[in-house]
Amino acid sequence: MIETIATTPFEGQRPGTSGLRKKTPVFQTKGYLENFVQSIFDCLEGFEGQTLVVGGDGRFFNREAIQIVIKMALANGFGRILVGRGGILSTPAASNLIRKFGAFGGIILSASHNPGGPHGDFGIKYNAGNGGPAPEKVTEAIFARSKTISHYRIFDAADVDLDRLGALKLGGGTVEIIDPVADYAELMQRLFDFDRIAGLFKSGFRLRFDAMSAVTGPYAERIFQELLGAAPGSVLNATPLPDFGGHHPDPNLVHAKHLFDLAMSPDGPDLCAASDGDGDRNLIIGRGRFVTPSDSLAMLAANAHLAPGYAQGIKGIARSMPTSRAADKVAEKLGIPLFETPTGWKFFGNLLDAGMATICGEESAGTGSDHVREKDGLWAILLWLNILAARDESVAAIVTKHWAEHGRNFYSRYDYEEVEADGANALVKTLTAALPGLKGRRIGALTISDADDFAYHDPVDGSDSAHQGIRIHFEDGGRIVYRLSGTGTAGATLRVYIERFEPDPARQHIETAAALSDLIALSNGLAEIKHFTGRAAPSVIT
Ligand code: VG1
Ligand code: CO
Repeated sequence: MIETIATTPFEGQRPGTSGLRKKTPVFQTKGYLENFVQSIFDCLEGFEGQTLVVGGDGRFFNREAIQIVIKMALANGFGRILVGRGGILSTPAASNLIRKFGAFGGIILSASHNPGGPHGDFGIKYNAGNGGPAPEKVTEAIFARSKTISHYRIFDAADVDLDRLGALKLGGGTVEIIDPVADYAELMQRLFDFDRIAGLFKSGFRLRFDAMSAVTGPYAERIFQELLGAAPGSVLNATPLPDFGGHHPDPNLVHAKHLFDLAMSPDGPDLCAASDGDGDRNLIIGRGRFVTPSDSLAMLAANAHLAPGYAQGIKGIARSMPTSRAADKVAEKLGIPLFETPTGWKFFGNLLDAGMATICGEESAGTGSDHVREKDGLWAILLWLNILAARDESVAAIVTKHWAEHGRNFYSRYDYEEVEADGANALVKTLTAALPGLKGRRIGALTISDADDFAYHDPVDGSDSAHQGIRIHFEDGGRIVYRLSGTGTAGATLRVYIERFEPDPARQHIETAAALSDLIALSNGLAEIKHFTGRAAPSVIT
């Protein structure tokens, strides 16, 4: 029943910031997914008879891909495959299952916030036994293997019924279809004060959560509406759809603008929130107050002790380099370490495993803790709810007080999406070459105090990761960061991250664009963005 199929390598199977992402038709090409999955298995050792967790975000080709992964995993010697019903598992829920059931690892099928559908994006990533994304040395080994692969192994068997809960035997192993929500909901109940949050809803607190027709719908309905008593209708777009209803499941101010408008209306809900395709990102908007992800990380860290799961305090905070330094102020005040890592959750794994950091976050709307080894959208929303219930204050009040105490880091990200790769690479090359001459340069009222190409030395395993973004620091505490995205599937995407610190409460309430205007203007000239990309304006501002 096990077939060994001859194959030849496909080009470009190098995982990016978070797994391998390509256009759906590329993944549908016979052998493409199979080659990559076999390359993963070929780089692992000792999984004979062990458990593999498999699930995805429900996008187009999810079910077909899961059948292939199941049959290949069993053919390669895994003993037990745990699959979310309907092929559904949010990224944080998959991470939890790997940890809870002592699985050898997991395979998650998702291109996260990228659009789905026959012409959209598809993706796959491998998570290790700690529940976290495979570290760079593993993803690089997988890529190397994909270049020499000549065979893959797969069971010649009928498809598994993904919608029927229960276990079935296949070859020498078993496939178990499990409720994707139950274990995750149970974990959330252990971390947060559900009675208190339920009390908040009872007192009339209004939540509007948009699952964006992606994976979190079933989780959100169970947790917010059934377990916590949020009013029916609090969860929008709760059914995962193969094309996400034609939308980008990206919870930012562009793709979730309707939530922003709702939250800004005088009678808006107390909290508007959303998550992305695979459920690991979060959007937080209180009535009249949007919370930037960088601020959210800082505020969650400062208030985490109000939730039972963190009552003992947190051990450290980790943030990706481009994330604003708002969290640094909190770490300083709490007297705990702050770690600055490259972009991508895989860099937090070692710090979490070693107990050096408890809470981690990225400016791209990812926040999480040591409860799993992925960022976790619903977790962040539940922690906000727990804090709001415990403090009995509005989001806006908590934000204003936080800034008054710690200062405000005005922050914005400019994305130039799908520009020509050659131009984007030339921009980075030119800017990198200019770095040594930038220090001390005066431009208008601003002076560059430091400029470098960020490199990370992992304090746990000693590995080094170079070229993780260009940082330009200014004497007044401002900062501009440039880096190229590692999750896109067409051309290149340039991200420009702009930040300025404002300690004076009297000046903390101006518009972000106005507060950052000089740095924004400078960011264009400094990197000659128009010249290299041909773009006069970014495609998305967050
Ligand atoms: C982006 C974000 C990064 C995040 C990654 C995966 O990567 O900037 O912070 O970890 O997406 O998120 P990049 O390389 O495009 O900047 V998810 O929710 O798409 O798994
Ligand atoms: Co995601």
